[in-house]
Amino acid sequence: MQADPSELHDIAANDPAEVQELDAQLDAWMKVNEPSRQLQLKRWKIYTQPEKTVIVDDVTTGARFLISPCTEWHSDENPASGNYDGSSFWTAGGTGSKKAVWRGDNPLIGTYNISVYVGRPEVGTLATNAPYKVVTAEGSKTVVLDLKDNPGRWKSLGTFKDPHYVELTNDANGVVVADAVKFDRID
Ligand SMILES: [Ca+2]
Repeated sequence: MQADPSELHDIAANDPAEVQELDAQLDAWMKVNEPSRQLQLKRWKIYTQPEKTVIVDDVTTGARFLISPCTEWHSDENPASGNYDGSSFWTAGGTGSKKAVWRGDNPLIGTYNISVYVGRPEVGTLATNAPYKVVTAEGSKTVVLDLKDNPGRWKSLGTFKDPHYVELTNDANGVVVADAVKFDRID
């Protein structure tokens, strides 16, 4: 009976030229058949994120917008408030125990401009130091916004790679407002 030669002989040592040839063939095959990492990512982005802009509003259903504890957040639907799409939630400033989270349905892969929208609801003194934490694959960064400053428009939190979600807490000197967050993919 003949034993499996691969168990008896070190092919790489005995015939390096053959191994090199096989390696070269494999490389050539991959160059032709295997899409580059960049192309794979691009296809994945198109597949999972056909829309370049994702807006997560407080009315968004599903798991995209969360407030906790939900009994501590109050709905505002006054047209005079200038909320994005008519409504928002607010809660008084405090220790940070109250949270709102915005995130996409799918993982956001790529580089995004992230901005938040807050109107001017008449619900008490708005915070001048609302802390928006952007959590990404690489870590997190908190951007502090003055909610009294120039309300009723998108305000940029900056540019982030592979963002997971945005979180706002009430660790602030006044009322914080949870309205809409926009993820704009730029790459
Ligand atoms: Ca809204």
